[in-house]
Amino acid sequence: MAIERTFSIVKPDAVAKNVIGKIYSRFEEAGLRIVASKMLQLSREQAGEFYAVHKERPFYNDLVDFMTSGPVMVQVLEGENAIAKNREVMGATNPKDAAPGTIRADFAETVDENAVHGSDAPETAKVEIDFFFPEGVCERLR
Ligand code: RTP
Ligand code: MG
Repeated sequence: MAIERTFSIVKPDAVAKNVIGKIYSRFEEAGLRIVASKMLQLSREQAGEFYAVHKERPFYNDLVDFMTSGPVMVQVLEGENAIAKNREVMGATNPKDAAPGTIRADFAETVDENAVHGSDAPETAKVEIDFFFPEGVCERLR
């Protein structure tokens, strides 16, 4: 299995709860390396474009409100099978369905405010990394 990169967000609820470090530890414990990272405040344009795939869904406006409600951490994670591994570590979209020990089970309360985002496929990972890190991401460090 080749080394892969995926895009991740620590959402405003988790930043407000002061658990960025705890969530980063979950990534590291799963063998994912943080190879780029920054804190930023999403504009409505950025959040709307990022979640454009959900534009017709009933929760879209609430999702944009939530994602712009405070700062987020955005990061690129690298590792074997990183996209699937990150989704595994995150847990199910609804924290009530998330397996014990996953980030959403441990740090999220509701499906609307669910602590983290992770890319769901190689194509979306590439688009999302380029969207948030247009300046580029370092080559492998080792
Ligand atoms: P994400 O894109 O944030 O990583 O989450 P996901 O793949 O697990 O879930 P997705 O279906 O892509 O939904 C994106 C985000 O929209 C919010 N959502 N709310 N109220 C609802 O029924 C509902 N469903 C989805 C969540 O914040 C979800 O993470
Ligand atoms: Mg998604």
